Amino acid sequence: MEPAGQKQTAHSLFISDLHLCGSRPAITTQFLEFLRQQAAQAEALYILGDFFEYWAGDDDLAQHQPIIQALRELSNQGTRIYFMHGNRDFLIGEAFAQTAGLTILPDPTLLTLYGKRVLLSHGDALCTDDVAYQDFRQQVRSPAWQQTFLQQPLSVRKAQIEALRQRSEQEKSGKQESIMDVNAVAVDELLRRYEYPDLLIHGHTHRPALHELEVDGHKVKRWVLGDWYEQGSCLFADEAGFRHQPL
Ligand code: LP5
Ligand code: MN
Repeated sequence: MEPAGQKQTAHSLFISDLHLCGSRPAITTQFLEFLRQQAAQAEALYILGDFFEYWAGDDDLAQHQPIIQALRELSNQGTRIYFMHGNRDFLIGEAFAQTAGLTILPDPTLLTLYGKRVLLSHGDALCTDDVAYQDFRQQVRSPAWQQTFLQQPLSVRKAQIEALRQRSEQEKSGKQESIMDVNAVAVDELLRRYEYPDLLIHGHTHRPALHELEVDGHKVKRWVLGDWYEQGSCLFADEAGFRHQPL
């Protein structure tokens, strides 16, 4: 292991769906270790949503201090950190970003990385067969709804989110698995809109895989990131290509 600050060849890491929370402390420990070991060697770390089990607002920073502090240290050491909202933590705002030393990316974001055009997304917007979820998503992603929600005391917001989590689990148990995966037409439309990137990287479905697609005669790879419930999951990218990195 090289000392912090001395990088291997330029590479970036992609993770999502860690669902960090106090009731799964082992995952937080593993993530803090990942920051000190793998992420410290990377030029950039992309966190593609559902980083936290849920986020009730940036006035709850204190509860997540060790994680925020570790991100800040990584950023100070020279690894650029990017974060994209997931359906659990879309209320993460600029106060969090500045304290943690990261940049929030809109969903989706198109980048050029190591000579490839790469489209990043959390993935929930692609699950268009889940109509109940998409209706809910449209409501809670509106700035007006968020402003009203955030005006309530933190304890009230947390209680509402806990109640919603229960309802979400209940509703999920009645949904077919296929409804909770991405819709192939929605994926094609997104890829068409972004003029056929070489890769689409997303999480959310917790179904890690590489799908080789052909859209209007263009080859596109769709990488799906895995969650961190049992163990970490990470995609590694450099000039040689993109591949899963065992943790
Ligand atoms: O999260 P996951 O993967 O288990 O399930 C998602 C969808 N569920 C959600 C809800 C989140 O789990 C909980 C919210 C996190 C914090 C958000 C902060 C602020 C919101 C506070 C609101 C009071 O995203 C689940 C999908 C699944 O992914 C697969 O894609 O199926 O969707 C649902 O289960 C949603 C239900 O189908 C519809 C719920 C309607 C509830 C309406 C209550 C009214 C709330 C007020 C809204 C204006
Ligand atoms: Mn998600």
